[in-house]
Amino acid sequence: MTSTLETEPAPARAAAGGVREVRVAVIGSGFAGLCMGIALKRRGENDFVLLERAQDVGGTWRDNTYPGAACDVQSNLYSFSFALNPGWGRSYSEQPEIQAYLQRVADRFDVRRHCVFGAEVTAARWDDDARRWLVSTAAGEFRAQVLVSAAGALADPTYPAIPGLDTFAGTVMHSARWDSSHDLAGEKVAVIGTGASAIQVVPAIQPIVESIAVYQRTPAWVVPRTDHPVKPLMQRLYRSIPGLQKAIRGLLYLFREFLVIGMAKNRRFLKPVGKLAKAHLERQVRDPKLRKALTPDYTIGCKRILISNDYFPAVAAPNAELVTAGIAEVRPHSIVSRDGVERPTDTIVLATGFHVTDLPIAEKIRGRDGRSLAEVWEDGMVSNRSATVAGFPNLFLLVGPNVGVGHTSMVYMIESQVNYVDDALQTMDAEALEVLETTREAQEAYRALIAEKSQGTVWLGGGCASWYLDKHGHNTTLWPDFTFRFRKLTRKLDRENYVGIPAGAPASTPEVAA
Ligand code: N01
Repeated sequence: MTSTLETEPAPARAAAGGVREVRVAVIGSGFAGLCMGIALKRRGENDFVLLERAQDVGGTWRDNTYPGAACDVQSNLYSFSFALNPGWGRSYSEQPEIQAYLQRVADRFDVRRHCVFGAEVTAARWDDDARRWLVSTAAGEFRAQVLVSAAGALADPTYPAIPGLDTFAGTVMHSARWDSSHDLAGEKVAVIGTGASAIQVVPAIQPIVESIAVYQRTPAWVVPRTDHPVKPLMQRLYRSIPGLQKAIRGLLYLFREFLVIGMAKNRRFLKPVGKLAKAHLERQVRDPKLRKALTPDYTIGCKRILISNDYFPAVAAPNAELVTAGIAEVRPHSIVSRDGVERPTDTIVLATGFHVTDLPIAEKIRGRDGRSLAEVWEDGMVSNRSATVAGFPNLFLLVGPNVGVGHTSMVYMIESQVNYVDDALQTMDAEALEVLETTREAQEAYRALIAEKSQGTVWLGGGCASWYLDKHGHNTTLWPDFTFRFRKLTRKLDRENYVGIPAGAPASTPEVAA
């Protein structure tokens, strides 16, 4: 595939003033950034960089190193379709294995040499005269025709505004910023939060600490984890018959897609899952008081359904306490709950989640009129096909609005999105377009489609508060339908919803400027 710009294998060409010129700048090198880089290389595009704030690829799987970190989607499904791994050691892999997989993929597809590490993006601005993105990073300035944000939705941790937290004299660490040099053995530990991260951290550290207090605001629905080591025979079969692993992947995909029927179409289909979760709790927690405290009062699926075999036993252990009274304040050496009980504490683990509906990268990207994505999205994130935003030419978002999934592999959605961006670039090349921008009408139509699909779903009407919804109660994060429908929607660029400006043509067309 040819590009409208000159291509060369080196990651970036030097331009005047030390600004490096590239055709495509991708922010991030997690699953989404790597997938984009690989797609670019596959179409013969070498003129791109992956701007990575850290010193390695991997994104959330590089950053989340807390004890017990693992994926709650089976690795046969939670991996690239074009890079199946016959050597997975477990059905649900742990963080080190997934991170090693991503490192191997980066090497195998030769994208690592396109990475600029230590390049945290501080600002990205569309220059309408030059028709280029000007990207400022901690590693220098870049000028790119196309900007792809693959910064991730679970990238920037949320630190709760708990009174006195800043006065705490012990150690405070977020689950996503784990300090492995800090030894928790024999300590009095507080874990705040009971989401997907917390239920993995708690059982991993409970056996080594003196005491653990789990501060729960909302209980989670938890179902059994059918994790097991992958036998060497199976690994050999996967190696010699790749179709077998593909078939298992397909079955896992289909099985998980059934959950969408209950979550988005008819909640009756969630009943068996709810029963499974209740039975799991009853089997694992004997104490009726504790069991009651761990029982959610909202419909299963409204928040992410968690999977664990060791969370409930860890909370029920003699050195553990579930605190449901809420936190009144943190003092230098303790936490006081709202019922007035003060618990001496050495270390606080914040398993309090991420900025998802208020993505920090959105504050840094400024479009044609100088406003940031965050400003444009003040009333909620909007996009066309979860990928493009009117007023932000040649910008593509991966893992942006309404592309999240709670029931299946995010990698499937990422591959769908990358395919869409790839087709957009192909269209630009085929039509010799310098600029491609979606229309506001397309964006409004997509917003309406999402709103319509979200009606009646468990995420809106399941009786819980979740990070799936923004401050107005709108679903701006999840794809509210079967994921194969998203794939169909993003198979080809919806060219009719875009205005293109050919290279050398005069400034913005009235449609775009409107
Ligand atoms: O974060 P969360 P997470 N005071 O936002 C509580 C993915 N993931 O890091 O429910 C007290 O889900 C908050 O309480 P409440 C996955 O997509 C995947 O656990 O809002 N508590 C909640 O309990 C997941 O959905 C894997 O009432 C406060 C918790 O903190 C996403 O990451 C593994 C509080 C936050 O839960 C995020 O999961 C791990 C406060 N001020 C994570 N503020 C896989 O296996 C928040 N909370 C793939």
